[in-house]
Amino acid sequence: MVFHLPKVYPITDTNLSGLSHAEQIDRLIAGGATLIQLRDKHAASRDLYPQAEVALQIARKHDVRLIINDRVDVALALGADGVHLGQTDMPVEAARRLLGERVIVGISTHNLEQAKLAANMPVDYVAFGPIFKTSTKENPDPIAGLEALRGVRTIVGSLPVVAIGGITLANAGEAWKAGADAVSSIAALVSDPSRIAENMSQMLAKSQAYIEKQA
Ligand code: TZP
Ligand code: MG
Repeated sequence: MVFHLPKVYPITDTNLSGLSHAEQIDRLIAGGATLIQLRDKHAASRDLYPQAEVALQIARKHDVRLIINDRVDVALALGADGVHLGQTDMPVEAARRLLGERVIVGISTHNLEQAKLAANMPVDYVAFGPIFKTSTKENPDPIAGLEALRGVRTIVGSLPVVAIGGITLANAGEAWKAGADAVSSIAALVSDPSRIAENMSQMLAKSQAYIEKQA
């Protein structure tokens, strides 16, 4: 089960962008996104399900993978590409049992201890953060920073690492350099609805420049 993460992993937010998940996904795909997370902390299941259904149809049309935040039930019912779990969500093992081996399961971690535990779970990637200050997450954990990210890179071995929290065009390079395979971003990509595609393509260009510099 080898899973290759793109260097940029955008997340939708209807409050910040003022757009539906589907509209954000359209624009992120226009900007080059190939893996997107649909995150909605407040929508009732009855509202979220049809929104996620349309979002998944758009993603599928473009061969883009869609990961659902928190909601194993919605991911399972839709046949989404994956689910992203937090520390208070359903245990990874249970989600894996429900979703099967082929579905992507990611987990959020916020300190080295959690990352160490995550490394022994049946996950496809480990997200770690917040790396920088974030205003998007309600009640965020303390800023973990780049040094801890380097520690996580070592602890989790070959599992892909996603850096999250306060990632912008200006600091994404520091996260890749510290060992993140991908950066995940909300505000920097979607808070200005008129710039979503442009922000996405700029961050991808930045990642391409980083890759070429490493080569
Ligand atoms: N987990 C840790 S920080 C965060 C999540 C979901 C929010 C990231 O949002 P932003 O706007 O990129 O700081
Ligand atoms: Mg969660």
